[in-house]
Amino acid sequence: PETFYLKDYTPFGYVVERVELVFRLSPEATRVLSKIRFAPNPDVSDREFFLHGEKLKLISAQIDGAEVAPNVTDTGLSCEVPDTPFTWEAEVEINPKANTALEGLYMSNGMYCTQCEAEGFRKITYYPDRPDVMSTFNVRIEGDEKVMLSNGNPGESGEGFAEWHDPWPKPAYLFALVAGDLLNHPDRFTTRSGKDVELNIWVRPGDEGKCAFGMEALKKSMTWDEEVYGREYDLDVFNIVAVDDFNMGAMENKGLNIFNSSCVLASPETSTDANFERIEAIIAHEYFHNWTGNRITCRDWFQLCLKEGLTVYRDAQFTADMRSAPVKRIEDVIELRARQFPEDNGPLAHPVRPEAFQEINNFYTATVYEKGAEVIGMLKRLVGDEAYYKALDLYFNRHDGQACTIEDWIKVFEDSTGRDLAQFKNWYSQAGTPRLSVDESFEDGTYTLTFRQKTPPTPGQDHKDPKVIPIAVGLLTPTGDEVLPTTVLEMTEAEQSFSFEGFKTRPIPSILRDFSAPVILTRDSSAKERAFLLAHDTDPFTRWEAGRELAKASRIAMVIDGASPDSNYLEALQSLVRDDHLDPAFRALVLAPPTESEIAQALADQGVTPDPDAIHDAAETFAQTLAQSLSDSLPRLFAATLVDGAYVPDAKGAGLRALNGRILGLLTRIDGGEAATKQFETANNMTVQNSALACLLKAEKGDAQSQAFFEQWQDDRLVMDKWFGLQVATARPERAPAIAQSLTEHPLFTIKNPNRFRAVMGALAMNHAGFHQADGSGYRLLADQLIALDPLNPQTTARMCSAFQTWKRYDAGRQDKIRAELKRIKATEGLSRDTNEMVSRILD
Ligand code: HT7
Ligand code: ZN
Repeated sequence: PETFYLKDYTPFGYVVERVELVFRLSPEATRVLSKIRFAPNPDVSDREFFLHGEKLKLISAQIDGAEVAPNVTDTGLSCEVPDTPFTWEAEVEINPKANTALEGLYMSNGMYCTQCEAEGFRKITYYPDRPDVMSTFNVRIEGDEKVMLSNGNPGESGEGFAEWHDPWPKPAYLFALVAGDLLNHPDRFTTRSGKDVELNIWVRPGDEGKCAFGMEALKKSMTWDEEVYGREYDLDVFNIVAVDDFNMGAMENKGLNIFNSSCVLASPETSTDANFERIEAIIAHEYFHNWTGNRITCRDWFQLCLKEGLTVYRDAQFTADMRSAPVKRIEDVIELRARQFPEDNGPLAHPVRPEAFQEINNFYTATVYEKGAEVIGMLKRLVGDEAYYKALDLYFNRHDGQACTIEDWIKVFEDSTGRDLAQFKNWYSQAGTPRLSVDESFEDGTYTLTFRQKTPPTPGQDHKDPKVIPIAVGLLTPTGDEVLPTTVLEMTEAEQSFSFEGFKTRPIPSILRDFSAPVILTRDSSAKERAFLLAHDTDPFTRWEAGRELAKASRIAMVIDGASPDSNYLEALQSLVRDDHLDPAFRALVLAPPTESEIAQALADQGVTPDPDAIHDAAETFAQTLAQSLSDSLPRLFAATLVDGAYVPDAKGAGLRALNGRILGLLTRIDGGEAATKQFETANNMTVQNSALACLLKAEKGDAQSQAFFEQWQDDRLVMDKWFGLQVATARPERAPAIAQSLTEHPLFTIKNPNRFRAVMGALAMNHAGFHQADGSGYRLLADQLIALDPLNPQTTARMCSAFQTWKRYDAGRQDKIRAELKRIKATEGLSRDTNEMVSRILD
């Protein structure tokens, strides 16, 4: 397969001045008529007229009204064209019903919809399908569907047709079309300059009761972007559509956002607090793309982090403002460590701005998104808040309507702050998570911290230069007073010391406050000091982190030395849990144990081969010991987490329910499931119903409730995804592969729906000891399923291959089994480019 390189970028030889499209909808034979005005690009001397196109049946092609016979291949067409502006017209036929890849124009439960990012437009018609080719689009849709939508503002419509005009030049990846029997949840928004905008969430009949929360989230996002970034909406309508079959979360098509229904539909009875928080964040994310992505887009797909890192950063700021900033930060770090760190430290490691790819869909990764957002956060911390917003204003003013690069982005910061950011760019070009170690000394009242940074080699990148690392620190006295409030140290060397003077006693450092850089910090510190920070640190992140470090150390000692759970840590947890002055959400986070995969990585980092079964046993023993040590107070603690009255999906209620879920998990270990059974029976919202069922299933006492849950919710596909996933997630490791296998045979399982597939297979990959069963049954099942899915949906198959990315951590027996499965996948005849690239990189 061809590899594409960042260094090979050249602009397209033609400018697209205008695009007119006509869609004659038909499930198996949709006709797409395109009329495109091209002009030679004066900046390019060596011009080739090549239009991307895949899986298209070309019916006819004309240039300036005269029939032409282009040279057509599997990837597109080329043609002799005039040296002066000309009009290209083509008619193609496509088959939306046969499109199971969910890219291009496809059908989902009888409705037509599109997904064009990154390179899906070429499956709709012949076009220069690259993000730096921007144009206005006029679209006419002809069909019998009740609702027919496209980007921009509505034009004429009538019996059997609807027209749409998008005045904002856009790349083809932002094109969208939806048509079907849909109902809308309408609302309005007035922008701060007084523009009246019609808002709609379009859903299939039956889902109209699940739109109100999403609509509120949209209006909050619009207000927030005006207030914080000064950005207003720029069309007369903003449409959101919920679609059941979707490869990712949502898509920011101009004026017509398309959402995976799981990321927009919500009701208290069917959605958990986590669902509500995620929906609010994704609605915000897609809306924020209107400026960071649509008005200013990417020159090429190597620049993906330009829009994604920045937009993730913006949605995280939004969630922090709407909910609790410390809780959001801790949640994000947990996610980053669970998804991005394994990527950055394994065979799939790549820079935030990759330099080569075979299939761009494989680079919509945690590194591009989440590490990309961390890089923005570091930049903001280094230049300060005021300079950050000034730079953003310059970015919007200078680059509105353009397709940009990371160089453009950095230059805006250099020009507006006068700083040289050449070294900072290493964050974009060098893969791998820096290891940051620290030594301390105290002499004559001067306290010195000496940091060393080192980034291990990653595939194709042996040498790493030092990065600029903002290290936020604070210092505390042994009695818990803060003697140095949070201060950002700017590390630029491989080794660097920072001194603080004027102390009578040696202070206690709190390092990497607010997780100020995406690094792995190693520091020799005693359990006593960690317990001190857990009790006294003023920074919520480092406070939580101290508990996490204690938990990890205890768990590792249990696995390696067969130690008992650390009594100091148990005591610290007990007093935290009982401390009613502490935010319940924070207590829930402190009570959440490190994941088994995280312990496996920590062991591997110490040169110990992780044994998934031993790690699982240690987790169970720890939870059981904690439950027993708290047994007297658990019923009282549990009662205090019960939220009376109607369910409100806000941060306060969610925090209490998160604590409720944690305590119920412990209580179920000692009361035989009594409280969980009662909670299940009396639940008035999905959050508590779901957590009760999870506790019961984990205790293997939930058969009746699982059946009741199924009967109650079998017609709700999003709740059924939970039911499928929970059974695998809570299964005892030795049963997990068999349970997952039997669920793939359930009448409601379908491999064609990515949500359902991920519910079962994603849950198996997340059940660490279950997936890593020594007999290889977990690996075999996943490989079987991936081989079956690949011909239908390469994108989802390829993404799921990352479950194997940590394979080199494990013992030789497990490695052999995984290698054999990866080779079996790779040897599959007709394997997609997507999956082939992923498997090859993982095997390398
Ligand atoms: N920009 C979008 C990324 C995307 C995508 C979305 C749905 C289906 C396939 C997709 N490929 C790429 C989503 C976002 O980051 O907002
Ligand atoms: Zn995005």
